[in-house]
Amino acid sequence: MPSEIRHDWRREELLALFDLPLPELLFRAASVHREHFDPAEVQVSTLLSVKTGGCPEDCAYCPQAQRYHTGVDATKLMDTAEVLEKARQAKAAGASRFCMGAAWRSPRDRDIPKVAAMIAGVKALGLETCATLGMLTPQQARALREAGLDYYNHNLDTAPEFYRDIIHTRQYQDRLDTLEHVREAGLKTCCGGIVGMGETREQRAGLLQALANLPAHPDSVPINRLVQVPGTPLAGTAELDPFEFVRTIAVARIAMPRSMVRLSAGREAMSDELQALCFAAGANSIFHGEKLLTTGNPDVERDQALFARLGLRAMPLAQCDDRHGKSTGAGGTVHADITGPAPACGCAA
Ligand code: SAM
Ligand code: DTB
Ligand code: SF4
Repeated sequence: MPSEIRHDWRREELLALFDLPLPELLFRAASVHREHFDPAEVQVSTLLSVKTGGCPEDCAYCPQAQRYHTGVDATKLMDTAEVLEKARQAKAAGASRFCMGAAWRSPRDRDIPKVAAMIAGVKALGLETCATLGMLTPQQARALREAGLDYYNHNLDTAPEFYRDIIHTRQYQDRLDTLEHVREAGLKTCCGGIVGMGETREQRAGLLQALANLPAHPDSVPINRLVQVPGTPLAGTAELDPFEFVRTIAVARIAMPRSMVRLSAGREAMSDELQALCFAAGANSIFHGEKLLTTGNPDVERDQALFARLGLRAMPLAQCDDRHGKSTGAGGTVHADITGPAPACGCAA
């Protein structure tokens, strides 16, 4: 029987999944994965910090919060031309989506036209666009959509009851409100969280419960494994058991069957074997490129070798099919493949 798309997950049900013997949990997650996706395909996004550091918020994990001494210097918003050059490079290296991040609590209205120009430019390169800029008003969300934004990333970060241990300058409800504005503007949502912050298994289940019980499952669910940055309050937190991370991926896949579950921050410190287990557990998206926002990510050669070893390939850029109003069949048009240079698209040129 096909898995249902549910928005009424109870904490105990998710905990019961976490408690399964690992082989059984992997089997269930892999079965759900195959109902909706080709398990050999992995969606590839590249991140760029278009405005780094100096953030007024107090997120205890974040190297970009001004109040912590992490050695991250604050910069101004990048020039559009520079952003577009990075986007071209990302596309050539095999990315199908380009995500622009800014260390803001929320953008000022006067920042929106500048970000809109970046979005329009990236879209014109034939890439999917994503932005993560902090809290948005309904008007800002609409303006970004009109500029050509496809996805907006805004994370719940953790379970509601653990949230107050991590962030004090913004409420959980503020995050839910921004997500509502994003959905109402017709944007796709990218929403996930961080594990390994000292939360309990019940709280990990609580994060997944909050995500799965949103009015619509996020299109993309980034699961970040805390990158411990010296100077942040969470530096020195006990490391999460790698198998617990795999379990979290598997439960996310089961609870949100049609979402892209993304292996996000923390991949640099993961072995190839751990990543392989995560893909087997239903992860089907990664950040590609040597840098996340301010911290490291596996280098391009390492990811190419990993994809080749595991027989994985970059997911086709479905967007081009949409634009041309035609379907290229199950395989789609492969515009990007991190095991080789991306063929020229030309679709949006
Ligand atoms: N300032 C905006 C905001 O907070 O919404 C956008 C950028 S913020 C850096 C995006 C996300 O990165 C955070 O919500 C968090 O989940 C993730 N993140 C930040 N620092 C991290 C770290 N050290 N380890 C893992 N994930 C991290
Ligand atoms: C997300 O959930 N993870 C990405 C993206 N969304 C913007 C960011 C990870 C940041 C890791 C720390 C850094 O590089 O500064
Ligand atoms: Fe600022 Fe975002 Fe970092 Fe929080 S996660 S301190 S809002 S950049």
